[in-house]
Amino acid sequence: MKKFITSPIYYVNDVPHIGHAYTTIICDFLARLWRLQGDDVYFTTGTDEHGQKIEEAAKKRGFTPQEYADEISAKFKTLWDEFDISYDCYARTTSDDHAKTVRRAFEIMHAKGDIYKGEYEGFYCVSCESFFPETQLVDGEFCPDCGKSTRILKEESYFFRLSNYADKLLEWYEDPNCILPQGKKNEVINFVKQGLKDLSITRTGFNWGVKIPESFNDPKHIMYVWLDALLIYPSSLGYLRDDKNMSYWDNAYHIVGKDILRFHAVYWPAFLMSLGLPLPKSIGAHGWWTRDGKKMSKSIGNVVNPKEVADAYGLDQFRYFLLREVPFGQDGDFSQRALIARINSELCDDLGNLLNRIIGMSKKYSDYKINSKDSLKYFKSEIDEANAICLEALNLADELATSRYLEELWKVLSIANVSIAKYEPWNLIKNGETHKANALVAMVANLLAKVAVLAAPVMPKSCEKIAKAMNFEIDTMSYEKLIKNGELIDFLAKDSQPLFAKVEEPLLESPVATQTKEEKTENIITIDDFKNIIIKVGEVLSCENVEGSDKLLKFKIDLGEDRPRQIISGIAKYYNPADLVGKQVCVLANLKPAKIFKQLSEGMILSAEDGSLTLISSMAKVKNGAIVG
Ligand code: ME8
Repeated sequence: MKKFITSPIYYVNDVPHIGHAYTTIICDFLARLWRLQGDDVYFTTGTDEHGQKIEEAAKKRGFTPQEYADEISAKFKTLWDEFDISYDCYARTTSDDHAKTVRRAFEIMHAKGDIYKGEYEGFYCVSCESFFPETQLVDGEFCPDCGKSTRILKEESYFFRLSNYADKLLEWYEDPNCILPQGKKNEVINFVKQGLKDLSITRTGFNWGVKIPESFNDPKHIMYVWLDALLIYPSSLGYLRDDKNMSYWDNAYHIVGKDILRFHAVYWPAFLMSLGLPLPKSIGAHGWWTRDGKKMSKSIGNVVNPKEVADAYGLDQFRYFLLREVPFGQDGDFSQRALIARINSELCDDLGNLLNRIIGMSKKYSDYKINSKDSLKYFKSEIDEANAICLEALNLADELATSRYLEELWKVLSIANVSIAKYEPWNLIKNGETHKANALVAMVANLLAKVAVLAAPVMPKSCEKIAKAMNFEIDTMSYEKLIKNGELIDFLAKDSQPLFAKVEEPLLESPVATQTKEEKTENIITIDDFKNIIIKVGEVLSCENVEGSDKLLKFKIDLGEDRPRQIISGIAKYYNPADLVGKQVCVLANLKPAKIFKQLSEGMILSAEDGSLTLISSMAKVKNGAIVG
């Protein structure tokens, strides 16, 4: 069967961290497992390079957006190559081909009657590249998803008739597998049931994006970055160009983090319905990797560099840990202690040691030859149980339950290890029961081989070593034989190096190294960064308490402009409003206006904090509007 799997395409404003590695490794695991099962799989990953966030990040660092996108996109690609990720397409939204697909899709949705022109007025979070109604904001200002300050937008926009699709979406959610895990689906259903507003799908006011088709004769409009980004999935298959690989689309699977489930489970299927494309088979939303309970993200500065961890502990060990440690859909805290515990007990003791014992026993009892002709006679119940567990593990993989999948495989290893202790082959040999001893070695060798086949998509290199040490292949044929048909095979073992090494103590001081040294220590900015900041001196014309708030004061300040600015400041605890009238203060003048407590605030008054708080002023009276620099 043809199957299509996608990771999100990652924003190029951030270097890769273990959150990104986690999603990509889940996709790689599924792609490898399906290929093993004989499916023809196409796997797309890549980078999301347009939008205001990227434009601003590039500017801040003194690059053009394209230069900046090229640099970071290459970093992601290099990491996936170093991690041997088996992607078929590394897609970038800045490619000309993709722009063709996006423009053509826009035309189709418009022809369907799903796009109309209007005006958007409301709040926008640049970090999430997402629009929010005021009722969803936290404290009237902050993004409900990431907590950052939102901006007020008022611009002409083309809209997508999302509101027309609510019923069809609710119908789709009845498909039991469309959103996994199930708990996440309920959140999506509740969101849709609260009512869907039409979605603004173009932006003006900045340039970094795909222009809408020329036929609209409206060149200032560029595509909303999420419409552009989501279309990368079919676009990577040649959609609306040569359609070369679109036969994979019929079985599409998207793996995403829970932060972007709404875009994938609400907007995306609606866009697809508008385009007349089949909906994905499943959208799997996993939880977050956290550190000390906080979501890992560059802005918090708590990210773990996946390359550093894989280099220190081994790539397969890292992959195993990521997929085993956290049940799919739940959050998990990254710790070296937990990683070490799993390496030492599950990889060294349960898996690596079993291979050593099989090699050792076969060498001693049968000159490395492992023949399974008598295994069913003596050990049918162990073999039957192991076969049933393997099939159950595959059901769990279908539900994307990666951790439970591995848990099941380790039950098979446990049957093998317990059988050696229980039947004591050394005593069987001593008592002349050579057949039974050899049948036991062959039974445990087959159990190990079954696990190696199914664990290969998780730890490709280590499982390949197991196969080499026992002289069998891991491929679709051995999958059919050992797993699907539950058969036994013979082996010829050979001496080999231990699979994994025990780890005594944490190997990394603190694996946070994706930032530069300066960023890590001091948040250093360049003089160009500083030039972007405009601080002016201004005189307080009026100051009063904000009704209903005991923290906020409302100022009118003369900054030498044609009208005074209104600024809301949280300093009511420290000053009597009447005492401030006539005073000169310093104001951050080019801060994007925001609504605080339903009041417009057009700047920020600067103050010094040392337990108490005092406003900053100039040493002598200056002209209102004088620049501080
Ligand atoms: O959202 N834990 O890109 P992005 C687990 N460009 N996974 C994490 C994570 C964490 N702490 N942090 C990030 C975008 N991720 C859009 C996607 S797709 C058409 C457009 C992973 O760079 C997780 O998969 O912000 C999350 O959904 C994704 O990175 C967000 O990547």
